Amino acid sequence: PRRRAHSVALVGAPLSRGQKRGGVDHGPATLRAAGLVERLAGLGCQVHDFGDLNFTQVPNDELYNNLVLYPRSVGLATQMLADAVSRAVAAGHRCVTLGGDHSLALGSVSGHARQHPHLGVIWVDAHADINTPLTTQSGSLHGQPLSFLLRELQDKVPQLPGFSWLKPCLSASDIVYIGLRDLDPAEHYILKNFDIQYFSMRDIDRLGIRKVMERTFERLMGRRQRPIHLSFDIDAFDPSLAPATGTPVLGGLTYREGMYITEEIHSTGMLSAVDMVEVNPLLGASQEAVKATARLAVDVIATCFGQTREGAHTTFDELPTPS
Ligand code: 5AB
Ligand code: MN
Ligand code: MN
Ligand code: MN
Repeated sequence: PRRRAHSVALVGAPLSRGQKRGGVDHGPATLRAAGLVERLAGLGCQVHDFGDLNFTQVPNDELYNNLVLYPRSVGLATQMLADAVSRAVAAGHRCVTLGGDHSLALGSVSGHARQHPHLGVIWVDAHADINTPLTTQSGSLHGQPLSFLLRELQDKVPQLPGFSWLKPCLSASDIVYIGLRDLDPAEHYILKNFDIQYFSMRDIDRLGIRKVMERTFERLMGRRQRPIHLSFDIDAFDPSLAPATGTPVLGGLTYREGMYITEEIHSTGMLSAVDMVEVNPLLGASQEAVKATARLAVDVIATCFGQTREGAHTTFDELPTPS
């Protein structure tokens, strides 16, 4: 039986104000240059490339609380992204957001949830990105998006300038993390106190990636099927595989673990939106390092939409017969 081709929307989100290092705004261009569109088309996907959103820097975007960087710029950009993702999903596409730094998930998850309020999130990352503006030590919003999205944390999160559009759309039981290995103390407190499911690199070592994925789907879909939002931070991979990123941490996912995660997610048939974030082409030690990181990110996305390690996704119907 022929599989129905996926209709995939690409939305470029060249957001960099959620962190301090230059270059991550070139992520969307880097992923496209690595052949993303051609790879998805080759899998039989109908690709609708909506180009890059045009984010403007808000003038006089002063620190919030003497610490949090560019709240108005990040707030406005993620508001635009939420509208774009919501529209793409409403039009029937699976939506891939090309980052950009991880603060963009404020927009992509919000926009996705507007169409699918019961979505579940799989957050693949070395980091938990759940600091509040009052616990962050870096001041960077890419380390905080989940605190704004979680209902249970709302009495702990102050109103930031630029964020009035944002409403929390997730519960603690709607999230599963995979790949964690660098948490701040307050983040660990939040994960434990709100009973958020996570599989650290240590858990992957103990259980193996197969059990981790089984338990992930059990948690998110044990009761009923629901749309999945995959938020994939490239720094989940080991820095030897993904060097061109802003906050690398030793001891990350292998290539095989990464592909297994996305193969299993594709197999559920419920994947509805993907973020690919934190690819920074200015941070590789060489052009080769940047290209390897971008190729890896494209492999992740292609696997989400049907690329497998056991042959082509498209069906092969008949062997040629010699005449
Ligand atoms: B990323 C840190 N927890 O809050 C912080 O790359 C790191 O999107 C955040 O996962 C890393 O700044 C953000 C120390
Ligand atoms: Mn992240
Ligand atoms: Mn990270
Ligand atoms: Mn498929």
